[in-house]
Amino acid sequence: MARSPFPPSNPAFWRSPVRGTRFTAVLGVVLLAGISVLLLTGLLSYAAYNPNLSPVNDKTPDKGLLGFYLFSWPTSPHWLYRLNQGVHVTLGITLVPVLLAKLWSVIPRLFALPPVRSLAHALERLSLLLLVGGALFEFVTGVLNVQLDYVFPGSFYPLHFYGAWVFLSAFLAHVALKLPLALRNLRRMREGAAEGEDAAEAAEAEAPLVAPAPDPATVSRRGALWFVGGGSALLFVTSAGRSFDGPLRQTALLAPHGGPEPGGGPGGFQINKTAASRGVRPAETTEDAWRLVVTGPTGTVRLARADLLRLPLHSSSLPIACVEGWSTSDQWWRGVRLRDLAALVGYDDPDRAPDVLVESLQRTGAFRKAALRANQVRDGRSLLALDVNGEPLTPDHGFPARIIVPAAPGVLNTKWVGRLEFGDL
Ligand SMILES: Nc1nc2c(c(=O)[nH]1)N[C@H]1C(S)=C(S)[C@@H](COP(=O)(O)O)O[C@H]1N2
Ligand SMILES: [Mo]
Repeated sequence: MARSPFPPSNPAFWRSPVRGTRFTAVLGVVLLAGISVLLLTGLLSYAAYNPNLSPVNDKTPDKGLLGFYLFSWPTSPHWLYRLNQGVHVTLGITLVPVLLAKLWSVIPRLFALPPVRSLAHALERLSLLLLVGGALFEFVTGVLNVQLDYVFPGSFYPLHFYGAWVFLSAFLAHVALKLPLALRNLRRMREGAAEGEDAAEAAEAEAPLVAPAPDPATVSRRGALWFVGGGSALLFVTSAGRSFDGPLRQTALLAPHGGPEPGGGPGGFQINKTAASRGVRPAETTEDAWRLVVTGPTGTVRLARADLLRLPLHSSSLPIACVEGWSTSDQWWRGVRLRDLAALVGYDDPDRAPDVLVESLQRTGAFRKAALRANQVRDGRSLLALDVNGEPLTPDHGFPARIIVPAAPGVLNTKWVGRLEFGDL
């Protein structure tokens, strides 16, 4: 092959004896399976936000057709979002070493000459650019978000959402372009190992992965795969604990700690955002100062906390499960059912209660408002909680009142509630 003036374009520039078709293929199969799960749990997580109740929950512009699959997220089983998001975030973090190793293994192809051999080859390279770029973008935005590093221009949701669709399109194009070759290779492999090797060699000749002039090996290919797997295992055991509380949570060395350490007692579970950090002052939440405002077709009702405590009170055991992947185990909440509050303002039949727009006392910042869908309002486990684990809510857990809904993402569990507007959204 002619020597290029740009060293990385010479196959001899790449000297690691670890690179090779099979090494890349093993990592590729793991990524294929893992990223499929990430796509599925990611799209489900998006659906769980009630994004169609725009523009409150989701401000993604022009989602249009890309929202085609959205449905009313169910309220059962009550741990559904906790599981979905725990898998999404922990698996995503665990796959980081695999993604990096896979990209490292194919780097010589990035610089291979000639850059474009045919129209088909040009399309394939374009799809690869979107595939690799999309995957990197999704991993980087995801990891930054779960580490509470909100450094992006604008909001995380539209970026991660559109990034996923770019990636998915490139992925489908990539499969369509590569499927004939993959099937041919599979058929040859089934006909005999020797011919299978021919196929691998043919792919090699087009754009080599195996170094033509390798340095002496310091690790075998198998050893390198164990190294990648070990990295993933390490990330897994230091991340998975974020989906639990108690001693298991102590193992989540990589999980962020938004609020103070929860400590023990009835309020001893994760606090992401404290009252002080959201500008909610104790003076606004006293018995004299605070009134819950409930509106609906028959008008407006104002209730003090003491008034709420005189209504029929119900209990639900439910977790808080954040989009960032951390969650608590079930906590014992007690308060007034949302369907009973809807009945106070004109929805006499609780099975026909509508959507509700929830507003917090908090005046600035994200998540001041959230919209709940009718199926969530109608579920008898959905509460305006006043107590948790047998004690009044603590200020940081949302005193005087907080929303809690089964199977919903944490972002819909508004704290320091000030206003409920019942009506179809
Ligand atoms: N008023 C208000 N409610 C809120 C939020 C907020 O920022 N403000 N954050 C939400 C998010 S994103 C989550 S995950 C949960 C977290 O509850 P915690 O802060 O009690 O841990 O509260 C939700 N309720
Ligand atoms: Mo959250």
